[in-house]
Amino acid sequence: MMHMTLRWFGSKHDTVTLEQIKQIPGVEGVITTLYDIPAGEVWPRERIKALKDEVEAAGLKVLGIESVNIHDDIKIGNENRDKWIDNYIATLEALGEEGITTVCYNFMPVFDWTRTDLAKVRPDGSTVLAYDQKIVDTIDPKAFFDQTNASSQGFEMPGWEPERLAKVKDLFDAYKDVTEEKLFDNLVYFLKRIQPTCEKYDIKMAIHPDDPAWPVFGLPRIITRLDRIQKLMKAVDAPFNGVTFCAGSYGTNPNNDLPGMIRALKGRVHFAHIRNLHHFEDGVFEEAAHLSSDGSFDLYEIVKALYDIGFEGPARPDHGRMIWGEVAMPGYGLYDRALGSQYILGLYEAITKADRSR
Ligand code: DNO
Repeated sequence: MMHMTLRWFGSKHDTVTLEQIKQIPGVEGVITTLYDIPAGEVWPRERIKALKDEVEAAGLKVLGIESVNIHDDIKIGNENRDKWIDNYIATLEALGEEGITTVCYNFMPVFDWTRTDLAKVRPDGSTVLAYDQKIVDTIDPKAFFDQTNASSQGFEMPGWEPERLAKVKDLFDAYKDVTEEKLFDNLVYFLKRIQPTCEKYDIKMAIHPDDPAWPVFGLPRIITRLDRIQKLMKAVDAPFNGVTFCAGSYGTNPNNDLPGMIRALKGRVHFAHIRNLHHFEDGVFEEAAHLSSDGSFDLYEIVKALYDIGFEGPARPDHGRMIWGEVAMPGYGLYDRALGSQYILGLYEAITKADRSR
């Protein structure tokens, strides 16, 4: 069975409360993180335990971490990487000791997900995150970073932490010799080093795709399409090495056949992000409500593919629209994600029952 969750950034960072999440029917747990710990630092076991206790006191479970972020030295593959990997292993051990076994991470250089508008107004007055490649092509990365943070309504967004801002220029320099091949090798190196720890604690590593699924600002991006993921699955051919199947990220490229990718990744999908996008033209899209008819994806086929491969991990509705006057972190309001969760659970129930009656 798939387990429905909501992403939650912690009581100090999220406008959405655990009590609200608990009232959404069918939501069993949260996907959370220690938001204030910079990439590379070891997560203290007591902090993980306190987080777990807080979530459990609200009647929910911690069903995964999104994200334990990877220090750029690991992605660059420089002489400091082993120290940061040792720290990562210590964090995995602490999570494993606390029984938390799904870990989402990404391997995108410098920037995490990228959008050019965090509050594009749709005809019904809702706002969504949107992307236009033409804007990215004309703006300098540092100005882009400033602009993204300035438009987040004061919310510190995942992957856009202000302490990274100061380093943007240095980071671009540090990546100048990192080709796609090198980035891939650095990822394999990292996975091989953490493998014994993951296997000891049965931790499933779920790599998040690059969003959008192509290179931005001239930086290499490697988790973009099926053949590349399969290459990664083979390079470290063990079940701990899996993916976060993020429909919205892979779906930024209309050539990615989302249900087909899910089916091809059977056994290696450890976490699912389910949402919808509306495509306008190549490289121009906006996010949409989860409902199939509101965007370009067939959500029924996506959920069906997850069901068919026997997916049993956590799933979450991904970025929602901002509706009903809510003020929250862009993409992460309560209302539209709650609606999305009910729609996905409805599809799932119908698919399950149709199968039993066969
Ligand atoms: C954005 C998210 C990403 C994702 C990371 C995973 O909303 O989908 O920030 O959490 O890339 O490491």
